[in-house]
Amino acid sequence: MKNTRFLLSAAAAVTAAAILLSGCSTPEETMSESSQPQAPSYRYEHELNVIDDNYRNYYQVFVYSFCDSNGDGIGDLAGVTSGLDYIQDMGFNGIWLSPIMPSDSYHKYSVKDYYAIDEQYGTMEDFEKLAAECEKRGIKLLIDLVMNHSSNEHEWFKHASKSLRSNPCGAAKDKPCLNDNICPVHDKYIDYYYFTDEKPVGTNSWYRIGSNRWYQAVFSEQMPELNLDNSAVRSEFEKIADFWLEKGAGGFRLDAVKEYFSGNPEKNIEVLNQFMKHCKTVDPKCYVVGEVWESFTNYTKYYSSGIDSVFGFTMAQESGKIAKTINGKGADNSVKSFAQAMVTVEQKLASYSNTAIDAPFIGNHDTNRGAGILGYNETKIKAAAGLLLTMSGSPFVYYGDEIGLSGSGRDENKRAPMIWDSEGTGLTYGPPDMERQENRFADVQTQLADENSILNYYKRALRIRNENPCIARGTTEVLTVPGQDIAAVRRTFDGDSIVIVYNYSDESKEITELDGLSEMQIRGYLTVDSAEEVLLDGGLKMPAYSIAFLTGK
Ligand SMILES: [Ca+2]
Ligand SMILES: [Ca+2]
Ligand SMILES: [Zn+2]
Repeated sequence: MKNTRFLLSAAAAVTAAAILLSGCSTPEETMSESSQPQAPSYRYEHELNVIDDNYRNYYQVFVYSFCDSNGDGIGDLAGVTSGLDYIQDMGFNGIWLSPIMPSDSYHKYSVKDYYAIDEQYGTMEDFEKLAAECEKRGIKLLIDLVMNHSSNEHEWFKHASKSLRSNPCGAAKDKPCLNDNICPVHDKYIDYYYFTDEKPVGTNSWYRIGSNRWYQAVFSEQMPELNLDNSAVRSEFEKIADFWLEKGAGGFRLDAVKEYFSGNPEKNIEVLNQFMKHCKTVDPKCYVVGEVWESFTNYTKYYSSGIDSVFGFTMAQESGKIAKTINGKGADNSVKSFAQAMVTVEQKLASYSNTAIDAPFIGNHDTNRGAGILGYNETKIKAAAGLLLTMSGSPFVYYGDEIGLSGSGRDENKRAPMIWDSEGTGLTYGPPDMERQENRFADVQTQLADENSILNYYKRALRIRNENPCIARGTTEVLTVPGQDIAAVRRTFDGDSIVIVYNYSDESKEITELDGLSEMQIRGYLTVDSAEEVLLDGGLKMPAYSIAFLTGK
């Protein structure tokens, strides 16, 4: 590895950052003295080496609950902008913004207008400012694009509904409409959705409109399914993509891809393929990540569409590989098994596409929060973050997971307010119908100042990714090392490589039997207790649940 120049100690950097950054809205200057035990100074901070490509560290922002800039209790775009210093300082260089277009729902996945900003979130000017501030900081801004359905309040749907209630104008179908296209024969918007005269049997995803028509809506009555077989609908979304790329979005997170044509992955892949070709023609640097909430075997197939990323559900949630490695027992849940899984994932993706970028995550707005999945155990929460943030690809971190925010049960609970400080700066009310969330860990301000916090574990892990481009971009090879709770991998990219060693047992270990160890030096490390350090002195001395990063001398 190159650029080995030592900078400030981590402790000094943390303190400086905490004074400069409040995270959200009005800056706070007050700092309490840390009462933590004296931590060893971290001697392995190197120059940043961030490459401007599509391998990034993403932060998922649920706008409604993130940061309120105007005191109405609802998060907004200006709030996100005020949080950018924090997001950047944490080491994220990508943001996935939950839907921001006008909608009657708080989550805004029912879009009424694809070319505007929801009033609760601000104005188009606010978006342009956010995009410009992201650009300035080298942060790629993804917006959530919902192509599977619109709101039933969208003009397309309202137009079609009105036509279906009207009488035919009398002109033949291939002749111009005599009633300004408010007409069941000529209105093109009727074919934007799925309308039928009779309710299909054996399915409950159809809703009545008028006296004798039905429309399909898989998610809810308010979200009619769009007909993506219709080339006009696809063209609409190409125009919409152009609009947002022009406004400063760097790409898209595509919602509910597997429901484009439910049960028909081949057609879904075909839709993606066309959309990707379009986006890459307009902006070759744009990045698109799709939500295909399916098994590993099924979601990886979608890489054949040419999409940059598909979310790595195999790693996520209680049942995912990350949580099972931390919570589970036995060889199948060992860190050795996790190391092998990283290779399996990489090979599977590569079998479908040579531009595939994995997008692993622990949780998102639809899943239980990481903190609860990991039993609100600080060591486990950090250890899980260590696994996520040493994977190749573009990891996604859900806002608040870096402070161990709580959230489980109903969806609203999973989208609870970010806690910035003890003063309530930027605090939102959270979604209507959210149950009170009891947070077990401190706010952002407090955790910034605590070197041993969950937040500072995330921050160092992200820093190490940003110092070592081959962690995200490299190919993994499992190295031989004794013990189930110990694993070692080599990640190689562009002639560079880094060895990552995991001691995920609950006791400290000294590792001596690792090929080439005598030729290596410590590049960095992650420990769950900041008072402990990894040492290389003959053997590699690793505290419980620590990760060492090694490079050639
Ligand atoms: Ca607000
Ligand atoms: Ca659909
Ligand atoms: Zn007509």
